[in-house]
Amino acid sequence: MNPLEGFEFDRILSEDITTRTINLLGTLPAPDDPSKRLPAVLRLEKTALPKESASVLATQVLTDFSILDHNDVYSWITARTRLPAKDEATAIPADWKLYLICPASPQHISKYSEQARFFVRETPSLYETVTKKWIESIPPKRIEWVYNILEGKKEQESIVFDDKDPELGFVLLPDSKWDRQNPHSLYLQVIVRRRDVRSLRDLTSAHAQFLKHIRSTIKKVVPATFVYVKPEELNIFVHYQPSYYHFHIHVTHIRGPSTGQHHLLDDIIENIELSESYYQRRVLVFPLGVEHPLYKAMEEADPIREFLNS
Ligand code: M7G
Repeated sequence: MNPLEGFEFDRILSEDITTRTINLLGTLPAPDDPSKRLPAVLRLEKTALPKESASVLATQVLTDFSILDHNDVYSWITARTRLPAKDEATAIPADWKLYLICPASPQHISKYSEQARFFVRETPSLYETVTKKWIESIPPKRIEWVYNILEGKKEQESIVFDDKDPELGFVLLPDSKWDRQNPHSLYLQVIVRRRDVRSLRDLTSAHAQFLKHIRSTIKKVVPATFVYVKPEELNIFVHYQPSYYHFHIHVTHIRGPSTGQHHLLDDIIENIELSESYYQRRVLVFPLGVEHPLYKAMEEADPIREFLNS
């Protein structure tokens, strides 16, 4: 099956040479009426290089070499991959990872579009007056995919661990960012069952036991399932701002990706144990794209843009 059948390219939204990704906007025919076209965001990403199959890659997969230049003992060359034969397909990992959003909403298109990003200072009062209102205005439909997982409707065969306790429970599963091939690009996600924690801002000392329970389970279950990773290599963190407001925790390899929105779970537990209302009282600094609706709401509430000043 080709999920890109009928894809028509419209424009490039953005590219990132460090992560080797490019985000495109296009359209796809609607499944129920192929005469209608739906907007689609397509993220193309080169997968990380596979250590286990590097020899196969060098000796059997690469072809169509073009020597760009050489000097003394040095040469730089481009090459293409050839399609593996049927019996080799499992030995040779895929070299592209695609992420398709269709139909894409204007918010999706804006999230993946090139834009300036600034570090924003969110004071407790800015959170109370602007961010909280903005979060409350987000249509619940936006996190339907989360409830699909929690209610057993989607991604069930991928679940790594499921604790069904309504208060302490959570689902641990692969994040859609993971190519599921490379150990260092390991990316899992914990989605909690309780629905009363929106983000880091809602955490208090009352959640310390809950978070410790999640941390100790992750440190047991992840190395038991993915044997190439040790508990002390796990990067367990929360994003602020997240892109959806149902509390969730990211789990990656220490050599994996890292962004300016990281808050380590270990630090969060320390902080709420030191001070009950730590996350309700402190300024939180995070990067925000100028096209993000929260940026626009902050700008409207604070036209002289104090939220950008340190
Ligand atoms: P975030 O910290 O709220 O935002 O994390 P970020 O996108 O800025 O990191 C949300 C996480 O959910 C991201 O790591 C996404 O890759 C992941 N994610 C998003 N969707 C729509 C899905 C999905 O349908 N299934 C799974 N398994 N993960 C998803």
